[in-house]
Amino acid sequence: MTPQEQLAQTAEEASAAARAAASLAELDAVETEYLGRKSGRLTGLLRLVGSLPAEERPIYGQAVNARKDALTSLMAERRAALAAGERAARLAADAVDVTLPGTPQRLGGLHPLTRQMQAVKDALISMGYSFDEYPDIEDYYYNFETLNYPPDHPAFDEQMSFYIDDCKLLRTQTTAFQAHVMERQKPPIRAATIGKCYRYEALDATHSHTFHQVDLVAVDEGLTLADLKGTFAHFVRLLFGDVRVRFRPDFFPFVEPGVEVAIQWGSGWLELGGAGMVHPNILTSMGIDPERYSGFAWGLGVDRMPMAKYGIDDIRLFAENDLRFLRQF
Ligand code: FA5
Repeated sequence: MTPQEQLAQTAEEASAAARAAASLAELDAVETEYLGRKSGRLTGLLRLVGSLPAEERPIYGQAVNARKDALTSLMAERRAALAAGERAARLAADAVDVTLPGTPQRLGGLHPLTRQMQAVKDALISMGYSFDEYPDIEDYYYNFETLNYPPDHPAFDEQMSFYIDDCKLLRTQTTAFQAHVMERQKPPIRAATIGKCYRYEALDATHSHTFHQVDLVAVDEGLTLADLKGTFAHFVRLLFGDVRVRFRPDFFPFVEPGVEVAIQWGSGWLELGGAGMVHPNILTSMGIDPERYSGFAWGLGVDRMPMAKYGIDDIRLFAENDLRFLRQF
């Protein structure tokens, strides 16, 4: 084969390979094979120039260069086409079909007890009470001692507690907040708190080991049981509408007199909790003169409120995390 024939054949092969390259990487390989500076097959054909007679040499040299130029521009064309194709393929692969239905996001909601507590808080704040949180792990001192319990009081049996150590326990009543309030604040006092309480007791549909209470205390000059009753009536009206309230005598060591408070609900009464006039012993121990000041207080169960409102018949449903139950609210 003459050098001219070899040139023609190699150039044909190179063009065919460039056309056949299916990717930029393959095209790069073709370029190296034929046009590589050192061992490119087309480039290398220049070396055959020595085997030609002198007068054919420049013509042959030009022919090699012309083939190289033609291949170079074919490569450029192919490179542009392949790059466009690869870009298009990438775009197609990344494409988002905006008409497809979205992935539904399930929105959570507030727990019915959380809502009830917020409503209770809003009502009392609107009545001028300040709200603070107090620890669930409480000192025996605040949970019992400051509340005028004599050392062997039967209430200790009623309020069987979860003790952490000898002097700390999970609070059995939010009433434990009273001495915290009176230690830092002097009358007039209008304070409230809401939160979890814990008792070690037999569980049933209306009693849980963990439940919620809202406690309130007011201390001022001239407060009477009538103020307690009016405050309670206004509070329940905000939460339950126009319902009747009932006070019946009851005993708690920290009040005198003490009452059990209830509201009319359907054909019966819903007992919400206890209340009464702050015991003078407590005022005295907190450095508040009981001759000048008097106070009232209450502690209500919060869980019973949504139970009555929604007809929930078992308090344990609140803590079971059953979505079939929770989704109803
Ligand atoms: C008290 O806890 C007193 N601290 C209330 C009080 C405060 C009286 C201030 C006077 C002045 P009692 O143990 O009755 O009282 O509880 C009050 C309410 O909390 C109950 O009526 C009930 O609604 C709720 N409660 C008590 N124990 C449980 C329980 N195990 N599960 C659910 N709710 C409970």
